[in-house]
Amino acid sequence: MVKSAPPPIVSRKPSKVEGIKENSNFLREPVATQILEDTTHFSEDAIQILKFHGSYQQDNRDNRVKGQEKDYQFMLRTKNPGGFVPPQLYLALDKLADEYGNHTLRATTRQGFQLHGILKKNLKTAIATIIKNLGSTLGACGDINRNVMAPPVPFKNRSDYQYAWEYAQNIADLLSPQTGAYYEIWLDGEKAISGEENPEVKAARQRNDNGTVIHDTEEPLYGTHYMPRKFKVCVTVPGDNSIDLYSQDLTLVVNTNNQGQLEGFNIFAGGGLGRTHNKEETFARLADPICYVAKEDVYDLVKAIVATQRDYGDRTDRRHARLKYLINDWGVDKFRAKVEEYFGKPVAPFQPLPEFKYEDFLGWHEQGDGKLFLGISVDNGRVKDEGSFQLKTALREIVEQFNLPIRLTPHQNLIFCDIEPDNKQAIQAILDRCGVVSDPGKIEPLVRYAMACPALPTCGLAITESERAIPGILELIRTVLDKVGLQDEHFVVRMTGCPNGCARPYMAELGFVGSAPESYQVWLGGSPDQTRLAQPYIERLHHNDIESFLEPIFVYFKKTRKSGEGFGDFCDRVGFDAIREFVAQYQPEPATVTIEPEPLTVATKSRRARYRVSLHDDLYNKVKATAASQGKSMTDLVKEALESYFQNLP
Ligand code: SRM
Ligand code: SF4
Repeated sequence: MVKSAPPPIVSRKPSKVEGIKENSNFLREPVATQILEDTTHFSEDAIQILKFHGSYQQDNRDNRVKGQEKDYQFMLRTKNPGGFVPPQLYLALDKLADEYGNHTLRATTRQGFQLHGILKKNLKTAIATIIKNLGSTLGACGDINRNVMAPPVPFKNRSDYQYAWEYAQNIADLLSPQTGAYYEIWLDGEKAISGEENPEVKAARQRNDNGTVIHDTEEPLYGTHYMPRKFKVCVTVPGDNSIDLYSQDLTLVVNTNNQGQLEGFNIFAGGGLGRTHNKEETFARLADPICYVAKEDVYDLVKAIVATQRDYGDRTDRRHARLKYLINDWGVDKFRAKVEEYFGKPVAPFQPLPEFKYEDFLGWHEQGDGKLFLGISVDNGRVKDEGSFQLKTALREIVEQFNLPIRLTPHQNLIFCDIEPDNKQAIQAILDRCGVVSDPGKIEPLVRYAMACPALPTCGLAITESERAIPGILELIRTVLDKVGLQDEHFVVRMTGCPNGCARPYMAELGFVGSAPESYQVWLGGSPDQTRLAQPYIERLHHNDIESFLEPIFVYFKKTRKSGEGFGDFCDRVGFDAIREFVAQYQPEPATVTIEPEPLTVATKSRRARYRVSLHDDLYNKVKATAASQGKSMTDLVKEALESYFQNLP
């Protein structure tokens, strides 16, 4: 067994970020000095340390002008275990978005909120405001444990869900950084007003039987170098895959007995999605089942896994530093054996689990204690007011009037919890007045299950558009589905502006991954419940070619699918060779244009009736070319032409 065993000496040089962490005096410098300077941005070293405080330096890429200083601004990310946002915090964030941000909030794919567009001079006030309103940004980014996810659905009569939330919070506390830097910098040393820490968690953090703790440092679990890379944890219940469990570094699945009492946890590890185009050594990977642990030992096991990655994760190459590469390189058996050394005893075998399913729980539901919850769909997580669509106003009014807590979902949506049935009508009236659809049946299902990352203009790593492009692309997909006679079909579409995978596109049935300006790598074959990895089908598809690319694949799907088979399962079953063979000999059927009774408002996600009109190929191609040259949709062009035709009729 290891007793404070040092990691093997690596022959290669540690990456630059390792030195920056080492010199930061536990996340203090150079941020503490530079936040006091009257400048628009931080140095490269400070940017790396700032991430641990929950902020990214960005610039508005729409405003870049050659030779001029970038339009620097900051993104702030909150850490909310299980996606829980108390009403006071929500109202503070809403106000910060207007006072210092870009007037929007963004619900993230890990159940946090992001603010964008904050200037350096306002950063301290913004972070201090979040802390004083029961929130935190500490550890939301950086080489450290990130937001711990848990299923957002607030079933109050299900003890397994209660345990998932409780342990998500406790593991977040266990792995929280202990440095005083955060409060020194943002609150001038004032300690945050926070609840008493669970004594069990506190004791577990300090316990050091087998080298999990580094002595005499401000950070007993992390040491001066923190983790080699980001570390992502979730806690769920058997069967609930709302947290995309296979994509996490560490997943705990609650196990209860017949009386609903907690017994222990099944453990998965080694999932992760980030990759780099044309670098085969980087890849998306599903988590493996590792072991089972009794509830009494769960914190020690989490510490053992963290310590294994801390001490053996690759600190020389940041592209090879996540836990998934360590497990991939070692194999599960060697990894498990090393974890057992830190754990101090053998682990128990993984126990059988039921199939995992995904449900979004949108709309009105009972929560099991007489109260209601309401799941609201938020397009790509962007909470905003735009024209008659006043989502931001609606959410603020609801929280102000009814003091409701929110649970953010891992699919960029949100759930209002603990609603008194008597208040249902008044809440619904606010939503109706603000143009927010609460009936999930009225939401276009492609939109409902889709996700896109922010990409341009804020993300510095974006290769192409994502959040701003996906509404048009979903409309296009719907048009093609209608055209080939699959009007009622829908599936999970996810898009990212680069291969880092922030909206988890590799788990989708149809994934678009930015690979060049206006172009995407396309992934097919994920499952509707996100239990299987998709595969790359084509490296670079220009967005203008999406329609002609999808049509033959959808026709093949329609002709040869099994009864009830979904699109992702179909692609996985028939395989890419068969799809390619069909596509190669495909003869397009006479083209059609979809004419809608009124414009489809993606913002409100309403699903409206559609009518189809058939055109011959030559006329269809003329409509398409003219619409493109005039920068209009084909539907608008045909509508205009028909209106003018009817106006001129005698
Ligand atoms: Fe992410 C980096 C946004 C979830 C993998 N991610 C970024 C940055 C900070 C860009 C940067 O480094 O400069 C993006 C900020 C964009 C902006 O303008 O806001 C960004 N990631 C997001 C969010 C906001 C996307 C969203 O649509 O909600 C998500 C914030 C979650 C949160 O609240 O913590 C977000 N990122 C994810 C996920 C999904 C997840 O965690 O479940 C992944 C894939 C899972 C994984 O980690 O393997 C993900 N983000 C990455 C990576 C690739 C990591 C890797 O192992 O290679 C990067 C780049 C990096 O770390 O170098 C990245
Ligand atoms: Fe940025 Fe890429 Fe993440 Fe999208 S996937 S937010 S483009 S890092």
